[in-house]
Amino acid sequence: MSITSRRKWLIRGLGAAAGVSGLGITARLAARHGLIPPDAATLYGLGGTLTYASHRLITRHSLAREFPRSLISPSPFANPVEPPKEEFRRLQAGGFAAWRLEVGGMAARPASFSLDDLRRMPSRSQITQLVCEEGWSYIAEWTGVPLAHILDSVRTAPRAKFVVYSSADGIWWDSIDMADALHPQTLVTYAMNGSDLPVGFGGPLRMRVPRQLGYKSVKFINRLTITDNLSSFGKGLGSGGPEFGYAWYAGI
Ligand SMILES: Nc1nc2c(c(=O)[nH]1)N[C@H]1C(S)=C(S)[C@@H](COP(=O)(O)O)O[C@H]1N2
Ligand SMILES: [Mo]
Repeated sequence: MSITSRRKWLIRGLGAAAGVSGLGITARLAARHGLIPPDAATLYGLGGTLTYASHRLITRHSLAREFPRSLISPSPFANPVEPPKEEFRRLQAGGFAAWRLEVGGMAARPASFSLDDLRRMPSRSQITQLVCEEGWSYIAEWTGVPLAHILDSVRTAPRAKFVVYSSADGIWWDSIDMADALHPQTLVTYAMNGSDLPVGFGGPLRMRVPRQLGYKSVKFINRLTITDNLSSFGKGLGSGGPEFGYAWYAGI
């Protein structure tokens, strides 16, 4: 089935699935407000769409749980990553002084920020849990700039719908909708537990999206692209994940 016909099938199927699950109103509102995730046409699309739509309709502004300092994990677990590229090692040798975060797409004032530029912006620190889909988790304090502030400073177009973020590893990229992008807990982080963010944990710069599973918190970010349409990014599924069975929307 083509993506378009799967999408039509999905929207029809939503009604049926919703009927049995008692989510009839959610399904109708999902269709009416376009709350259809970009990977809706994949295998898990039906359940994923109902989850995404009901989260957006009911808990759009809810906060991820924040923890007391006493619960910070004494030995947080860093998931292994791809070996860094030559370019990354060169930047690391220079203390990341030349690291840039390029911000473009649907913005009136596209910009390129150094780590110092980001450190001078308003910051937020929060103690949240990182939860991996493989079943482990840890709690840490992350400090960074609310993504909402960066979006505001580049004058994001009002009709923008998503923020795409990519990693200096050249492999990982992902995207979130504006509800998460403008959410106060979504941080472009440069520090963890009071020190510079270690490379193992995604330093020098990592997206932290505490309302979603760990895989949305992409390490080594160097580019943000603001868009109203994800079809030209990768295979048009909103991230690389859905190609490997990881849903684009991973709300927790
Ligand atoms: N660039 C990059 N970002 C990444 C990953 C990765 O391999 N490369 N792994 C993801 C996954 S699956 C998880 S669960 C978390 C792990 O975060 P941690 O190393 O802080 O535990 O990072 C996410 N971000
Ligand atoms: Mo993960």
